[in-house]
Amino acid sequence: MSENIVHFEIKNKKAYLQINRPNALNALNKNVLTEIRDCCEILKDNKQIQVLIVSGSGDKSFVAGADIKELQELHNQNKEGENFSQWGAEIFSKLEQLPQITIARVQGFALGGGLELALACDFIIASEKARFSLPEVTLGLIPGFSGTQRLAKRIGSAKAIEWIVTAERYSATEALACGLVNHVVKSEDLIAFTEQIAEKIIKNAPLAVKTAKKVIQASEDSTFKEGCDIESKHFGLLLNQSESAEGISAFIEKRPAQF
Ligand code: CO8
Repeated sequence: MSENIVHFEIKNKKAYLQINRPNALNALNKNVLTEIRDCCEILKDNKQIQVLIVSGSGDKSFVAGADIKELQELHNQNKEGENFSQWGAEIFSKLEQLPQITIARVQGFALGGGLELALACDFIIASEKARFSLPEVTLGLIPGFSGTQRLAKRIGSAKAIEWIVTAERYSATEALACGLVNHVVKSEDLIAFTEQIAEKIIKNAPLAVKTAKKVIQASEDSTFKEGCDIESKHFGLLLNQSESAEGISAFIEKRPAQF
């Protein structure tokens, strides 16, 4: 994996994926997407890492979208556009399906494919200077990395339609108000705050954390009743694990659990 375009680092149960093309405001070209895919391959079977933090380098931009210069090369190339969109969407699905809890740490611009990348993470923590938009219609396009679907699920279809067809740029506070982001913090506190959230997660029982994500995601493709059945099944599975034996004993013995 190239050291330059995507930095990938593992530290104490946490992984960090940072897109590093500051001169192009971290735009997603094919190499960046390939490296994100490779990182997902590393993470998908890793049981030690519990949290992935996705960010962009520099202060100005998380990710300013797909690389527009590469998109120009795809113009009028028969099914190349569709293929590229599908390929990128599959990579973002891999990211979404990772067993780790994935946090998009957003400073500056999260535009187009950049917002779609953030939406493929479990949740977003934003600096007060973050700006969000799906501006594809200004280019004669629509979102192509599943943004139409994920934005509508996250903030509702009425708001998603307005966001996409107006191409309006929204502040972090506006994104917070409609549920796109979980937290907005001062720029200088963004890294430390995200670390605090990650530390809270890794203190908890790892299998339970992973299972919670899996069960919540299952609700997207199931009825309420099916989702509740999946929850009961996994609750039962967890209750038979050594992890819950330790957690419950620790509570009763009034000591911290050792996971
Ligand atoms: N792609 C390529 N290069 C970019 C991109 C981008 N998305 N965004 C910025 N850059 C480059 C600029 O070209 C510029 O490079 P250079 O110095 O070589 O000219 C450098 O980054 C700095 O950018 P600006 O000079 O424009 O900086 P400003 O501060 O003036 O403006 C903005 C910052 C507002 C973020 C502006 O750069 C901008 O509007 N960028 C484009 C945002 C955008 O439209 N994003 C959506 C792209 S489309 C998309 O994401 C579709 C995803 C689905 C694809 C599906 C595949 C089929």
